[in-house]
Amino acid sequence: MKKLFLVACTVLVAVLLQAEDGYRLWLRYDKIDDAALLQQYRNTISGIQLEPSSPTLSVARQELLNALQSLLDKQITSQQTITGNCIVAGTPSSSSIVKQFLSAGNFNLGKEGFVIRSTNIEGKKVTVIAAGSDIGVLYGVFTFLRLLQTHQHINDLSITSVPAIQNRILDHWDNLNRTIERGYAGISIWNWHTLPGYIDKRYIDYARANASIGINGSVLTNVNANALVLTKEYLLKVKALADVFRPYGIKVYLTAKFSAPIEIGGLKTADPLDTAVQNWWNEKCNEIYALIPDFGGFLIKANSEGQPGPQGYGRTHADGANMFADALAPHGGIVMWRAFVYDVRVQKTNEHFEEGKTHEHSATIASDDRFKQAYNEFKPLDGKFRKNVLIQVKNGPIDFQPREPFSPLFGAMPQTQLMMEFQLTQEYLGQATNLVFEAPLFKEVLVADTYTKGKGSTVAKVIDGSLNNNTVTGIAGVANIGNDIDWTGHPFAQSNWYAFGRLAWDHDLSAAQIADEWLRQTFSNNSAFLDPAKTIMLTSRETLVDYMTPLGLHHIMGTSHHYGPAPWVDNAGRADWNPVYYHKADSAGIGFDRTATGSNALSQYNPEVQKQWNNVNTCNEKYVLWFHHVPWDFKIQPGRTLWDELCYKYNTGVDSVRWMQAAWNGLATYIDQERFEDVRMLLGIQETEAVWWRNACLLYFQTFSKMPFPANYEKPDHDLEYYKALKFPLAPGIGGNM
Ligand code: GCV
Repeated sequence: MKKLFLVACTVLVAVLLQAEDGYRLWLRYDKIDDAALLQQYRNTISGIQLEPSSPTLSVARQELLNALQSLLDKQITSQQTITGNCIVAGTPSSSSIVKQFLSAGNFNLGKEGFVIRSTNIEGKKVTVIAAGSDIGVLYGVFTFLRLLQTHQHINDLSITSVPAIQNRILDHWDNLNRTIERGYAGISIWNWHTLPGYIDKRYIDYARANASIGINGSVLTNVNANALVLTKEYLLKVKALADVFRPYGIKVYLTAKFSAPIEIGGLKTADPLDTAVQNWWNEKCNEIYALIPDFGGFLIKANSEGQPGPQGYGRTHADGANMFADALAPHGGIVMWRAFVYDVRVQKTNEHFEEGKTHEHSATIASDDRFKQAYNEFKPLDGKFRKNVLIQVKNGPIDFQPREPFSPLFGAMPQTQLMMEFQLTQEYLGQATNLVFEAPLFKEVLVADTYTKGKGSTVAKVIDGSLNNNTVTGIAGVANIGNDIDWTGHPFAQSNWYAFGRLAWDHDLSAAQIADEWLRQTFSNNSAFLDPAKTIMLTSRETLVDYMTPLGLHHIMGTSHHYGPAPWVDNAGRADWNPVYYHKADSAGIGFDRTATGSNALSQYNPEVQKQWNNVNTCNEKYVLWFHHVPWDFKIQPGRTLWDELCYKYNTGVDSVRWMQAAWNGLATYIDQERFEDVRMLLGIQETEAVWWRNACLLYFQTFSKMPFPANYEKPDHDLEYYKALKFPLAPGIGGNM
């Protein structure tokens, strides 16, 4: 009896150990479940030769050994000489074989690139993973492991890979009190209280995950910044994280609060042209680099949403950014200066704006279309920034909406280095309860043509530096990571972290390829699972657009927490925080006229781009309400008025979520029950939310269109007043800058 109990306990423990809680992300390394392939892999790999002559090579070797042993379920030996089919990995200085291999070829691998090549040495099959740098070897190792995890053949490999963009960075909007602005996956993984003494295993797994997809930078703190992080006490904590990340090729960055010289430096001003202020930042940088020699630099939100900045002293963004650039330049650091500004008036340095609250100064705010304001402020400064400054531009002109046209700034500042800011955390995309794969959104922006230097001047070419010959390039993703066991709250939100890294490395990858490889590594290589799961992912963003903001609607979500629909809101502290400002619904129609008869925001684009959008009859319906105020009875499709089309889109969105639910339910047998159930329950919430969006928006817009819902669509189960009365004071994601 006792024995039986023990056996039962052992089985239970084994099952619990196998529990799929999502923590392992896409680095699961489970045994290859295809017998023939497993045999092939075992034949090709009997051992590895990787001299651990640096911390980076040491973690590369450990990753390779652990992963291979688990994937191939066999002991992998570490070889000094080639005694069997094996993997040889290293740099010219760590391996004579790699040295010979690289000198025989004409490789241009830069600082981070690598080669993976199948070859024969001394009659043995050898897979060479070679790079000019240690970090290149680690990237090569992760790429090789991806091939195994996605069941690719590895007998005839010839891969050369170099990142398209230099600085591939996650921006954490994490506060020092561990709340996360727009975070939906728990609290911050940075435990500032126990740092620097306690190194959480998560820090290492975070670094591994990032390195596996080529992310090489981490901004640890919220852009709504807290100057405290620049004090000695916190810099020691930052140093501890930097030390953990270094072997994985990840630099740390901090957000610099413009008023820090006053707040923690005891100065009376933060004027960027004041020598005492400049000296303070110079000294601060000296202090930081003495602790963290490879510190990446600063990310700065200035004169935006209450953050102080140079305009408070009558100076420009260039004056501000260049002050930081000069302090960082001797150490090799960069400044990422955000272009997310929509307030041309000068703000007091101590003024704090919080959306949803009324402010006494709001009446003085400039009334130009918010769409135009970043361009208005930054375009005149083109060419005025130092060489180590990147202007960080959000993908669209407003704020990470489900669909935006690309920001006109990408086509407007050829003499300035622009970097992309995407948002991985789903602030406006259903937060952590909606399954939305963002790669199609990222790709839509990257392939958009600015026409600045003729056809083919894509946004991707602007940010990879090839269009304007930039020397420094960058791309940032606002992280969706928290301390939830699966890191991102929704199991599928991991795919957005993954997609960001993969596209930052190679923006030519397709969304389909990224979905395919993520699913294979994260769930299963079984095509019966893959095909429907991929369709779910690839259609999910368009589905969300349909049930939230079809036809170019934007910014119609709940105030402040941004949860759920609230197109009726008209009393926020600033005109341009109100949904009514954006949809402009009235008895004549709906949409924001941004043509020459309206705000003329379209004029900020190249004439070729204007042509695509400035005629309501030819404008792609995906963007039509971004640029036109369209009559309700306008025939937008043969046989369908704008109103009918709006109803059609909202209903299609709901139907598509129901389709996702059904498709997912058919996949139960292919994956673990834990994650299957997680996603199933979340899709249930998503369906409820999609219905809520549809009903609330259509009922509200109907008060203007006065047109009936087309027959055979589901009728709303509540009236408009019910939806308007819903309140969510405790919705997640609204941490202050603490
Ligand atoms: C970090 C939007 C978000 C804010 C965010 C801001 C920004 O306004 O709602 O939470 O603040 O963008 O990107 O700076």
